[in-house]
Amino acid sequence: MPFSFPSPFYAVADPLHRPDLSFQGLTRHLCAGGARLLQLRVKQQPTRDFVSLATAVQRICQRSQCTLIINDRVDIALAAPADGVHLGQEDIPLAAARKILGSEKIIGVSTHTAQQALTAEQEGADYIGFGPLFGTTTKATGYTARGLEQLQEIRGQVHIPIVAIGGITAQRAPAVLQAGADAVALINDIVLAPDIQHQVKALLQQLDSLER
Ligand code: 3NM
Repeated sequence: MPFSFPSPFYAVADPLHRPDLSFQGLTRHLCAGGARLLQLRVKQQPTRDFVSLATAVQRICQRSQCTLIINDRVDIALAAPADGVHLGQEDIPLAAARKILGSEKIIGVSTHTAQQALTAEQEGADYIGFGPLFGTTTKATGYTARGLEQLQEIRGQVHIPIVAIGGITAQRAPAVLQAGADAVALINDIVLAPDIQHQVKALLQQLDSLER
């Protein structure tokens, strides 16, 4: 069965700009708001801590029937166990990840150009990330804002689901879905909200009512 996103909101659990929040706390808020798929984005943890964190987050996600994707690390995705992994262009190659994870796990790939998107699809990615769609301070991607037009072009070329990322806000999200993304990933606009749960609920309500 080809993969499809369970919801147009792709949650990213990265409390980078919220030192008051733990990964687990953030995951609880996101799940309570109704997130159905969540990427655990850990960048600076010793592997040992990443494994125990991923295991704890997996339990929270399982209780909420939320699909869990681990950023970058195939070994952690297996250990947690998570539903899949999200790979950047510099991470383990897709073919190698597939060999390790098998056909059942979800593999997503970050892409920033049409060529990268086509390659990811040809190599068997289940979905692609595409960004940075707009300017973002959350990640130094090395790419300028891609914009809605490029998203539309890529939508015309790849058949697998696309999650758009980078500088997306609740306000901009409808236009991003209308330009052809299947889901939107928002970090700052969700994580910096005073009430994350409410912010997710409101976003989901808004996106679910869109005609696409
Ligand atoms: N990946 P915010 S942009 C994690 O272009 C990430 O691949 C990107 O955060 C890419 O919603 C990005 O706060 C940061 O802009 C997204």
